[in-house]
Amino acid sequence: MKGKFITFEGVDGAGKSTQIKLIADRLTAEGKAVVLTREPGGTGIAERVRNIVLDVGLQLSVRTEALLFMAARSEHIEQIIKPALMAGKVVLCDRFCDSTFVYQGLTQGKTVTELDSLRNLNLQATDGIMPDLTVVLDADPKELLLRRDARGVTDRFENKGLDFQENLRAGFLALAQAEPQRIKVVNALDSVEAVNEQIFTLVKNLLG
Ligand code: Z5A
Repeated sequence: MKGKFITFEGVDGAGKSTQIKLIADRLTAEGKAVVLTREPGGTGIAERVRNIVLDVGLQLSVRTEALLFMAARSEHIEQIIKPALMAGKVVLCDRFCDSTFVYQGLTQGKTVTELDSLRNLNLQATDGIMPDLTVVLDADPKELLLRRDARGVTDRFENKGLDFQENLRAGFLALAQAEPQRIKVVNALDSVEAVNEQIFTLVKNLLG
C-alpha cells in the first residue's frame, strides 16, 4: 500500500475525536491527502450497523457484537480504507481493530494471548490490512468522568460504569505493551495542544 493507516484508540471520552480532527487539519494544511473516518461506520451500511451496535435498547451477545463490528469493518475496508491507501492517502480512523480486541476480548475475560479467534476474524474482515501506527489516548477513567458527565451517557458502552472503563484502560495498555512498535501511548490528560503535539510527532515520524 502506498498510503499510511493511522488509528486512534482509548477509553471513552479520552479525546480521540478532538485529536483526529486536529491531526487531519494539520496534515491537510501541509498538502497531504487525508481521509478521516471512524468505526463502527465510515460507509452507509457500516453506519447502519453502528446504529444497531450502539443502541442502548438492544441486548446483544458479545459474539454477535464482534460479528457486527467485523461486518461493518469489512465494508469500511473495501469501500473506504483500501482504496484510499492504494491511492497513497493518509487514512486516520477513530477506533479500529484494537477496540474489538479490547471491548469484545480483553474486557470479556480473555488475555492478550487468547485473542486468536478475534484476530482471525479481523484478518478476514480487513483482508490483512493493519494500522501502520495506533495512538492510544490513555487516562485514568475517574479523571475523564468530569468530561463525560458534561456530555451525558449516549450509548450502550458508555453506560457500563467505572470498573468497565478501568478494564478498558488496562486492555489498551496490555495491547500497547505487546506491540510497542505499532501502538504508542499518549497521556490524554494533558492539554488539547500538548496531546496534539505528541501525536503529531508520532505521525511525522511515520510519514517522514
Ligand atoms: N466499539 C467496540 O466495542 N468494538 C469495536 O470493534 C469498535 C468500537 C470499533 C463507539 O463509540 C463505541 O463502539 C465505543 C467502542 C465500541 N464505545 N464507547 N463508548 P463512539 O465512537 O461513539 O465513542 P468513543 O469512541 O468512545 O468516542 P467519544 O466518547 O466520542 O470520545 P472521544 O472521541 O475519545 O473524545 P472527544 O469527543 O474528543 O472528547 C470528549 C470531551 O472531552 C469533549 O467535550 C472534548 O472537548 C473534551 N476534551 C478532549 N480532549 C481534551 C483535553 N485534552 N483536555 C480537556 N478536555 C478535552
